[in-house]
Amino acid sequence: MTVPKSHPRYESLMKRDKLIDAYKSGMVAEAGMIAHGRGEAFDYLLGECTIPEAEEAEMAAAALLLSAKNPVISVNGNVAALCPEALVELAEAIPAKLEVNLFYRTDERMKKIVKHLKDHGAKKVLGLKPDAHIPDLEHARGLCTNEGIFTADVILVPLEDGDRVQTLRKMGKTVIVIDLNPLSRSAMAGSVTIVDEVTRAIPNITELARGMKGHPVPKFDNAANLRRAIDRITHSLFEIRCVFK
Ligand code: PTJ
Repeated sequence: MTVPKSHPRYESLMKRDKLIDAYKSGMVAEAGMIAHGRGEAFDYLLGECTIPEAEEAEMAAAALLLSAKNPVISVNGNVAALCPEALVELAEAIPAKLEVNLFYRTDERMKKIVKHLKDHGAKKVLGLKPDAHIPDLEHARGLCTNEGIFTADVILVPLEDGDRVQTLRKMGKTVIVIDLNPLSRSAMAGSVTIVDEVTRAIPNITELARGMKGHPVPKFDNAANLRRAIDRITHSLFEIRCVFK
């Protein structure tokens, strides 16, 4: 079925199509479809746009990535499927390393995602040959490379599932999270949490980074920023409720 561009949910339906295709080709995990649905629900409440709190976080993220000695972008199945070109552009603009790191790790998925990133312009993608392990992380996300995630000082983790963020923070790293759910464990554990849809957030960070080289890292209070994002959702629910009074 072809969806006309005039359809009010065109963008959203196109993203779903990308994920369905990537699921069928073995890049996206089954659970990735469920994760996307949860993200969509939060995006709906945010008005499907980049809120001012996200803009502020994206600016902090760009400055932190630019100031890092070893910045790394961690890539999972959903993110690779949704915005491969944007990931490669961000990695080049900083410059930062790309490393595939999966929760539902299989050799087959790892290879497919690395190839997909390379097909979209990535020159080098880490992750296929892990030679380090994040301490105390017993699942597959613990597997990483010494050149990349293990020695990264600033790491960007879009669509994460919580415990790795906490462990990476304990290792002393600055962790930038992208998650539409401001209540998630990852969101709360991040150093900087961007409450925005990943296909908007990544190009925004790239554009900001291009104009920010040499700028100092702005002050950023993650807990206060998350509280404001949650207030915005509460307010938007209240407004919707008023329509039905
Ligand atoms: O590819 P793998 O094997 O590493 O698995 C990836 C998933 C996403 C399946 C895995 O990390 C997972 O289960 O994640 P969670 O715990 O469901 O968390 C994903 C979070 O990302 C949720 O809080 C969603 O609200 C949020 N999210 C989903 N889609 C988007 C999003 N945030 C930003 N942009 C999105 N497109």
